[in-house]
Amino acid sequence: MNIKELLTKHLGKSISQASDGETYRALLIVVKELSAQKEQQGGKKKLYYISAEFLIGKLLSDNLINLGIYEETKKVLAQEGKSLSKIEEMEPEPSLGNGGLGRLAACFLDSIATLGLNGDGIGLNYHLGLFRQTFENTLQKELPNPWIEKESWLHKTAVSYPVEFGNFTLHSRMYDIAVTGYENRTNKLHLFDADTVDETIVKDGIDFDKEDVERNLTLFLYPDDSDEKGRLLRIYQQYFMVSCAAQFILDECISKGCTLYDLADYAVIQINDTHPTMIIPELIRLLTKRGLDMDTAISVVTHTCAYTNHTILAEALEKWPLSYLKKVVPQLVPIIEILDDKVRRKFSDESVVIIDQNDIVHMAHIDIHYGFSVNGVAALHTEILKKNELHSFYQIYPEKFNNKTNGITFRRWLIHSNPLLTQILDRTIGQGYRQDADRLESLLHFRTDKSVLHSLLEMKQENKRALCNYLERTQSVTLNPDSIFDMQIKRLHEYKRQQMHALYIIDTYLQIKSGKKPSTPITAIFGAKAAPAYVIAKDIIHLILCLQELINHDPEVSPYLKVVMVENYNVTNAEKLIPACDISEQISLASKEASGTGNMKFMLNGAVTLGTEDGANVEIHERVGDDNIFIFGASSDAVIRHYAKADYVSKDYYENDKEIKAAVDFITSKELLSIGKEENLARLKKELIGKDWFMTLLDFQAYKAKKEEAFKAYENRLAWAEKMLVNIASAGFFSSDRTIKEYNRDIWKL
Ligand code: AZC
Repeated sequence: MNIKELLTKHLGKSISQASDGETYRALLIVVKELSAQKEQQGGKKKLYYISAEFLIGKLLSDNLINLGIYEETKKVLAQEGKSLSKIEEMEPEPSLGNGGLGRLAACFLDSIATLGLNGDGIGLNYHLGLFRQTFENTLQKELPNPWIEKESWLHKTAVSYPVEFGNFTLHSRMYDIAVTGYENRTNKLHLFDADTVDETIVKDGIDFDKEDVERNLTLFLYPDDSDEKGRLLRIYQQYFMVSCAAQFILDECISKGCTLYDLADYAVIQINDTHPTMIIPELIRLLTKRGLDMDTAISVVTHTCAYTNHTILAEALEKWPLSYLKKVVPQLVPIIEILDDKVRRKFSDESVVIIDQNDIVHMAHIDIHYGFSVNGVAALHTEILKKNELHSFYQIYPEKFNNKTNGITFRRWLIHSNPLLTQILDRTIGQGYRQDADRLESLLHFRTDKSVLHSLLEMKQENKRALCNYLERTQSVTLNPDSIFDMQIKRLHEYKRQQMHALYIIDTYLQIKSGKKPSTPITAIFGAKAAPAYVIAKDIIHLILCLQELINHDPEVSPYLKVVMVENYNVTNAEKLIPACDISEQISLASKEASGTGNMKFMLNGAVTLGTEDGANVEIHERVGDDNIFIFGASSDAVIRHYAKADYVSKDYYENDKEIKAAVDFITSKELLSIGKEENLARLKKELIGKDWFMTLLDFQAYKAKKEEAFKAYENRLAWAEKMLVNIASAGFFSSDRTIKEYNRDIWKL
């Protein structure tokens, strides 16, 4: 049966008579059936990619692309008077992730299936997601983000496991989402949940009783951990995830003939950051229960588990008080004590212990001692792990450390999100790049071809117009498509320095007010969610929203400068924003951004990076060369030295630089105070002057100078188009297919 027949069969009427919602649900069923046909049994060894987050985005179009029926479906729908893009809008975006870590996991699942590898994801099924962000009176407000509908991609399975906590037992339920590769096999994302979870306990925004674990366990991703109850809940969630995962993995392996002694021949477990770390003691516990002696169990698990580190920020490397673990998962405590004891017998270095003198358990240390591989996510990041953050471990286990520079799936971030660019590529270099991203390089042959350069500029202009329409429709903001679209879209965090971008906007505002106008108008576009308990991050959002209000309503300034903060930044709006971007802001304090993956999506879509020599920016720079990127700011070595010597004093920059002082002071100007809240604005200003832990003021002038250079360069349209072309042509390395091949070659060996 062809698509039309399949759809008509499921609809029970002709497509033209069905509503968009009905058509969406029929497509969902058809796609699920086609995906199921591509499931494969067997394959002795399997990868289990365990992660607290899977930021998968909407699935309909990507599944259609990967099944090879996107064009046909679009055509059939059009013939019946339906638009695929309108039908896509019927789909709620799954809310199972937060940032780069979760999106990386999603890109990886796509690439694993596309490369035909036997690998599944394992995570949790959060009913209400991270949260839905709204803006009210220039402040972020958090609301639940329900996304699970009666008909959804989730398939309820019969699989269930008991999970024992200190005070009660909970029974899990496994849901599956099919993950179909590009013209290849279907794997699974397994999401564990509990039938007892009850959405009605959520009151007043995202508040709920944190102690009612049976009913709250899988409501939210990253529930507020600013108090003890919240931190305990995170441990409940993590243990629930890994205990289900461990039981599931052992069951699957045993069913294939595994004796448990040879577990590493059947399973490799990739632990994503420290959220799933407890799978190590949990597996050891289960193996000893099934008859292995302790040392053997430890050895088997060590040969099965590998760890990826996604951050060097101390606050993100999880540490739990032993007392918390005693309360939630007492059965793991004796095992963790044995693991610690073995470390202490072997090494005298206090910095590598698992349970420190204050009875704090260092989760990453468990991964490093009792896993066989430790990887960072970009070359610079891995070097920093080896030389600084994890240096003592690197001295003990140099052979465990390896780098795997992140990547992105081109199916979603090019073919789906930027059809105009896809057409240009198909026309100029053929379709080979779809299977082998390195072939994008052949676009370099067209570097001086004016007609190709013009078509790139037209593509960008068209995408900018489409974005303007979208934002007009969804957020009632009017933008000028002839302005420079300068974007910073990512989690809100001080190390990413959205505040530096905001200071630049203030500086430009003041310049315009004093008569100095930018020769090309600028539109600064932000998208970011701040963690609900992260006070300064929310203050930064407040500042940006106040600037948006002030500037966009000022007739003297708004023809030259506009500010937009996109509400509820997520994968769906990223797919609309990125293809329309001219300048990609990647301005983290050098050494702090482990990799970044937005930077890769932007370059692939022909935006030029304005960034620090941080994370994967370094590798982008290497590939595009000095002329096709705008790099500024203190080097990571210099930053690390500043921290070591504690010699950075933001107040000195504030007091000695008139422009910096004027911009910082403006945060509490009468103009902004008439819009915003004194408490928030004054707190942010005080933070910048008195602490500025991520050295905003240190890099401000270098940022400003480089940004102005970029704006100037933008005016020479053909020269700019060549920069776009070089960026697109150099993006092949950043395909997650390449990353996954490396994981498989060096770590998984499937
Ligand atoms: C992110 C890192 O900040 C980013 O640099 C990296 O590219 C990405 O992981 C993938 O490796 N970390 C997170 O998103 N972390 C959390 C907890 O959200």
